[in-house]
This record gives sequence, C-alpha cells and structure tokens, in this order.
Amino acid sequence: MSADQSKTEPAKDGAETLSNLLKEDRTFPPPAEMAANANVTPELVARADADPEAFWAEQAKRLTWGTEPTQILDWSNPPFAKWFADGRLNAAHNALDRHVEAGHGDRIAFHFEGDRGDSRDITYAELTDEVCKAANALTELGVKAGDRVGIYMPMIPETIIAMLACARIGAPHMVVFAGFSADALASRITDCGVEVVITADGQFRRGEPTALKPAVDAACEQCPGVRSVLVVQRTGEKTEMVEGRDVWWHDVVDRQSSEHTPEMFDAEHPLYIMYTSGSTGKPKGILHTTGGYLVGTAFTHWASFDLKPETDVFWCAADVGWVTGHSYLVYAPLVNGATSVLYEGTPNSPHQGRWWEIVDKYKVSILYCAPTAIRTFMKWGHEIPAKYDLSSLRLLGSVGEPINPEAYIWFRTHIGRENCPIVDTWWQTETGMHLIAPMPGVAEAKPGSAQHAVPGVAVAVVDEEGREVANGEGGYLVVKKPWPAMLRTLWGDDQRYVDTYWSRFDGLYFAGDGAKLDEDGDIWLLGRVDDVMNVSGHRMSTTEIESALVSHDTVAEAAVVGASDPTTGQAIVAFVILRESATGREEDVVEELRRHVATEISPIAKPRQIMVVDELPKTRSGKIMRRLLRDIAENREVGDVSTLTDSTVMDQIAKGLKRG
Ligand code: 6R9
Repeated sequence: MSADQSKTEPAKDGAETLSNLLKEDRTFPPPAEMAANANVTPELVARADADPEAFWAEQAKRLTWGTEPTQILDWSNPPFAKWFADGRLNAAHNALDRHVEAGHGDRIAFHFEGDRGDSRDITYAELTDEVCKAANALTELGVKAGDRVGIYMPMIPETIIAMLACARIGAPHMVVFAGFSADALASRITDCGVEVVITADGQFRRGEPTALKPAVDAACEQCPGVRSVLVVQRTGEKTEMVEGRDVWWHDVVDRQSSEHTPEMFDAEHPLYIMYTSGSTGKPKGILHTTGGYLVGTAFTHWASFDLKPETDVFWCAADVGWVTGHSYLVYAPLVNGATSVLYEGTPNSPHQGRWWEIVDKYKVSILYCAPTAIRTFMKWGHEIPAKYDLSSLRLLGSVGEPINPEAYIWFRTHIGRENCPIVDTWWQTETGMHLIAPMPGVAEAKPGSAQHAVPGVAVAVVDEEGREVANGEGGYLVVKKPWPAMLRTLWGDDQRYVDTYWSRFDGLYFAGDGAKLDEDGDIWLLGRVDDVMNVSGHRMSTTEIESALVSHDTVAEAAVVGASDPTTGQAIVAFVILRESATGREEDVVEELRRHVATEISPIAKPRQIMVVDELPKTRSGKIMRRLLRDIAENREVGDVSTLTDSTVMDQIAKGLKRG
C-alpha cells in the first residue's frame, strides 16, 4: 500500500489488512504547521550528533542549579557514570519554586480528575505550598536526606506531593504500584530498607472504594523495620490505624508551615529507586539520580512531544507506579512548567467514552498512552470517541510495547483525525528517558517503527558478536554511549548491574530487546529477546506474529508464545481476543487465522494452536506476561502472578479453556 493510498482510503476501525507487516512503506510527513514551529529542528539534531556531550551540557541549562556544573560526563569508572557531578541542585525546586519565582504561580500544574468525577485544579503556587508542608511533615517524622521512603498510593495529587516532598529533602522515594500485592510491597521495602511508608486508606475504582491500607499492614508484618506509616484519607472508609506507627496525613501535614527552604544536593544524589522485574529471580531496584535524570527527561519531554508549556495540556495516562509515571507524569512536565491531567480512574468507568470526555473537558493537546489501551479502544469501536470533540489534540505518544500498524492507523485516524503525529517512544525503567523516538516536525513517521535515536543518544543493532548489522538485518538493541538519565546501578548490587547490562557486549549497554533495521536504517523493535522463538531453526518474533493476527478483522488482541515442542523445538501458540463480529463462529475463525498468518508471514509462522480467550494477563504497564501463557501452553502449573494488574485473569483463562 502506498503512502498516497493510505491517505485517500482512511482505515475503517483499524480493520484493514496490511499487505506487508513490519515492512511498512506508508509514511506520514508532519503537519506543515507543526513542522514550521517545531521545537526540534534538523539543525538541533545535527548539533547533537556532532558533539553529544556539548549538547547535553547545553541541555543542562534547562535546570536551575544552586551550583552550575562545570563537568559533563565522568566515565572514568565504566559502567558507573556520573553526569554534571560538580553541580548542585534540588529536584523539587526545579519542578516548583522556580516557576513560581518566575511569575507562573497561577499556572495550573494538574487538572485532577477523580474516578467519581470529582475534580480539582492545582496551580504551581498551591503545589509548591503543599510540597513544602509535606516536606516539613516528613522531617518531623524523622526522615533525613538519604533515607528511603516507600510510597503505595493511588493516582491522586497527594502521591505527587509525597514524591516531591521526598525529593525536596533528599530522601529517595520507592513507589510501588498500588495494584501490587502485600508480598511484592514487603520484598521491595526489605530490599531497600524503607522505614517510613506513605499510603492512603484506599482509592476509588469504578465508583467504589477499594482499600489499600490493609496491604500495607500485611507488608509491615513482614517488615519490622517500618516505624511510621503516613496515611492519606481518600475514601473515608473505616481504616485500622496502628497505635504509635500510623498517622493521618491531615493530622500531620495540614498543620505544617508552607515555608521550606530547599537544600541543594549533588547532581548524583539518589532521586528514586524503582523496582522492575528481571527475567528471573528477585526484582531489580533501578537507581536514578538527580541532575542527569532531570536533564534527560526534561529534554525528551520537550523534544518528543514538541511541548509548548504556555499553551499545551499534556496527559500522560500512565500509572505513577510505573517509570512512565515518574518521568513523564511527575518530573519532566513539572520541570518544564507544563499543565497536565492526572486521572484516578479506569477508561471504561462510568462509560467507555471516559478518556475522550476528559480530552474534551480539559482540551488536552498531547496524549501519551500505551498500545494496549489503544487496542482496547479499537475493540470498543470508533463510534465512541467520535461522540466527543477531540480537535484540541495535536500530538499522540505511545509507549510500553511495539505499536502494531493497525493500532497506529486506528489511533491516527480516529483519535488524531489524520492530523497528529504519533510519536512511538522506546525506553525502559533503566533508561529513565526516551532513547528512540521519531522527532515530531522532523521525522516522516512510519507506522510500527520507533525509527531513530533521540538527539544526543547513540543506539545500534548488533549481531551475536557485537558488530553493527547492515540495513535490512536484525539483532540486539544496544546503546553505544552513556546518556544523562541512565540508571546508575541496581540498589545494593553493583555486580548484578554490571552482569545484566554491560557484560553481554564489551562497552555497550545491552537493552534485552531484539530489533531490526529496515532498508532506510529505521529501527523496528521486536520485543524482548526472551520473546524470540525458534521454530525449526527459524528465529521469529512474537511481535511479528501478533501483528499478523491483529491485522485480521476478527481479532482485537493477540499474544503469542513459543511452547516447547518435541519436533520443532518450539511451536507457536497464540491467544486471541476476538471482536464482537466473530461471535458464534469461533472455530471457523481460528482456522482462518492460522491460514492468515501463513499467508501474511510464512507457513513456518502458522500457529500450532490458537486459543480464544476473554482476557490476557498484563502487568501494570500493559505488558503481556507471556511467561504465564507459556505455562498454559505447556500444560504447567501457572507461576507467580503477583505482578499482574488483575491476578484472577489466569483463572479466567484456564476456566474458559476447559469450558471451550
Ligand atoms: C517505558 C517502559 C521496558 C521494555 C523495553 C521494551 C518494551 C517499551 C517500547 C517497547 C517497543 C516501544 N518497550 N517501549 N517496545 N516499542 N515504544 O515501558 O519501561 O516497563 O521498563 O519496559 O518495554 O521491551 O525493554 P519498562
């Protein structure tokens, strides 16, 4: 399909079949007006490529430093990087006070939209006051610079206030997604030695209160080191408080002074720890520090999203318990002085148009979300967003997994009205900031490809020996040079940091993702290396086959795993969620789908088995937990489900399969 055809024949509900998956030849130039006014210009890209360190030194001027750095990168002890090491600054001061001092105190920092439709606009001046009070309260509770503070909270303003209060006093926060179990919370608290936890009585979900505090109580039973629990009252439900340990936020924070002088910390002072699952063993505590992290996230937020802080309304729909929430819901938007939306609830409560109602209500101009959300909206149908005025949107961002061309085209057509660049951002908890993304205003966007490294960053695709592959070939994604927001180590485990990321290839950061360069040298992400299957000696990516399945008009979502097979080594097993239109003819559809994959990719890619399911097991960041599906495909007992958003999904799948 040529670029011109795609413009004259808009996709119908994303259901069109693409002729060549992962070999996309449609491109979308940026809208002329955006190109003319874009933050990132070809000249900036050239400057960054010519001298990345000088470029990052220039970007450091985005921050207000107590002591300006004279050093840029210190790589004298690789792979332990230091950025701007002799600079001193305070993260909360950069996010808040300096905007108030510059006369922007009345600008809205967050439009908070509660699950039940309650809402609250918070200005930079108000947020600064609240963070100062919370910082004073934490100090009263005995928290000092360097102490780790646990945060287990819903998507409410106090969560952001708590994070910034920690940052303000130099106490690294360790946020745990509120959907995680008490055990997951306990193991993280223990691993990094948390003594103070901030939580809430509960949160609202689909209009109903759900408790959070009992999970903290259960975790504390396993963690005798926790001496204080600070509890925000969100739902007002009856909540057990442990005498001598638990205190209400409104009792301790509200009475504090809103005066607080921010102390300046070294650029390499720890800002936060965020745990992410490794392929095996215990979760890894990714450590991020202050100066480089804020420079890298602020720059990419401005560049990838073409942010104009005076006029844009930015909505990052990620949970704050995920790195996307840390970098692009909290730190970067505030450092850049942007206005953001913070939404507590789910996309389908009280109705399936809730997101679009919010876009319409706050005139959101930049929306950043995950492909899994987009595919869910596709499933619900384009008639739903069509009921709302989405004309305020001018740019759409995607993160978390490859965005398959169908979801891309649907997003572009039905949400972006063919007039918003889609910026597919590849990055990781470890990288802290976007590393690969097509710059809006500069790049000719290509559906399904994240395309280029961001300015100032050097990535490559290499073969088994670490040699860069030619265009048209695939291999492993690596980063060639340190970048400012990179993780500094794994908490308490320098050796695991070296082994996991820096030992596979000499001098290169190993991301763990497979990637391919197309004929133009654009990068296509192929999923985690451990998601690569080997069927009869043919290497195939799960993403490629999922993309083929989703391109069929009966499929809403698909997940593919490689199950061990006595003859072929691995065999392809697919799990699919069908659209309403396929109801009643599942068996025929399954056969049709097997043939479809064979024609789209190759007969070798034909799934051995296709199972029709109602749900897929996903982590909080929307990633499909293929490990669990592999257990089912190989008839094993299902493994640890503690990191699933909904731990009952596996039971539902197993029951559904037995029934079928
Ligand atoms: C930000 C975030 C990191 C892994 C990463 C990769 C996958 C993220 C992607 C993407 C293709 C994109 N990933 N963004 N794959 N295209 N735009 O997701 O962090 O939770 O640590 O996950 O997610 O496999 O290695 P994290």
